[in-house]
Amino acid sequence: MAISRSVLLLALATTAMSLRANSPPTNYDEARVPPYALPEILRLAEGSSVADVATWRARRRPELLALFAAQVYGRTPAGRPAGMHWQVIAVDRAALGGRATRKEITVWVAPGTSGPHFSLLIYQPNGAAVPPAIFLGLNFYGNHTVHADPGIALPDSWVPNREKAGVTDNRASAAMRGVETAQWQVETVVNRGYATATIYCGDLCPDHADGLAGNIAAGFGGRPGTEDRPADAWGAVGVWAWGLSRALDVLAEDSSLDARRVAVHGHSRLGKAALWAAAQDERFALVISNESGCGGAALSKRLFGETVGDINRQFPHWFARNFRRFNENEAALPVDQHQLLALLAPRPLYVASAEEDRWADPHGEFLAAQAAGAAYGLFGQAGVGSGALPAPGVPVGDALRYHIRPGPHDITPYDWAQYLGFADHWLQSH
Ligand code: GTR
Repeated sequence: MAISRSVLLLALATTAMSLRANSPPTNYDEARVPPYALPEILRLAEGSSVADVATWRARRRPELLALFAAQVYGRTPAGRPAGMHWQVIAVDRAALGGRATRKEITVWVAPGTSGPHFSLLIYQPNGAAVPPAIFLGLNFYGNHTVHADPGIALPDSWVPNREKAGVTDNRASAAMRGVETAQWQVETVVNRGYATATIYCGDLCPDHADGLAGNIAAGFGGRPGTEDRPADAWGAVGVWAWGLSRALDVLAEDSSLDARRVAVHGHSRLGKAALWAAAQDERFALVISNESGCGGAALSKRLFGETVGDINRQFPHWFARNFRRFNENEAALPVDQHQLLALLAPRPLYVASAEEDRWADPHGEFLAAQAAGAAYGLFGQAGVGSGALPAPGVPVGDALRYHIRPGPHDITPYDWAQYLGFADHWLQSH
């Protein structure tokens, strides 16, 4: 029997809710958000203000990156590891009814073919006049879940425990083929002239409390254990972000694709990874955060929905151990997430929320995007403006764009329609 995505999500949510029991009650009342102060984007730690792009690039950007690495996500090993290599293991030039070519590439991050590796799945339109721009993102449950195409290989890594959904082990199952079709819109994206590329996040770091011990870069990323790692060692979000950059290394050497026009995107926890990847790696040309919430686009100091304490208790492996110092102590955080968004300037950035997704704090995501406009302004780019949270279904902004849509936490055809229009504007005509 095929496992429905909703059953799987319910199982994950039930686990999260029982773990949330130790946290203070969640605030969902706008009137009860305590006052908070956001650290400035355009002010150096030593106090002087940043008034030009040169100072931003040379001084403020590195300063903010270092703070996010030390206090939030943990440090990332520099660049591409020596010995990383890859091989195209499968090609189908008649995929999606002949409209696309499907490629699967195995990427080993160390010499040899017996060590850690991930699988990069790519669909690209056939007969494109020029190498296409690319949507690149991580998926939650395996590459075989993004489309029902039976040719997609099943992952050989750990996949989420689905006991509650009737599957009793952590091996990938063909019953999951295509369960994320609606979330990925592979055919729509290809029909619009883009390639779409994805990695299963668990190939990089399994998404469970002990997952760091099995992370793909454990050999050169430092001591990996969730509890015994150095306080500023990376967590799963950092490893996932690193994997996106390694995928970009591979795409950049494929002359049939245009790696100078990559839109990195992610939903929820994988949106956090997309933002952190693009903050560190300026090769990503465009960034999409779909409901990335706490530790993503939402402000941490604004106490609404999920808090720093909630996220660190439920997911001890996602962030640096240092981030736990700010559990119920957000005022002491030297950075906030509007500054993460600012690190993406002047590249086009789309931040999206959903009205019923109060756990992710849609208003906090909007306010972070609004504040990040300060950095975009330095480059002469427009932000989301000075208005209040827009009405559902009414996107605002320009190079820095935002929407909130009706409905729950998910990535929907409406969201994709906005992202494709945004990419058409910024990647196809500039
Ligand atoms: C939740 C978590 C959120 C968000 C979400 C998801 O349980 O609290 O921060 O990342 O999972 O990834 O779907």
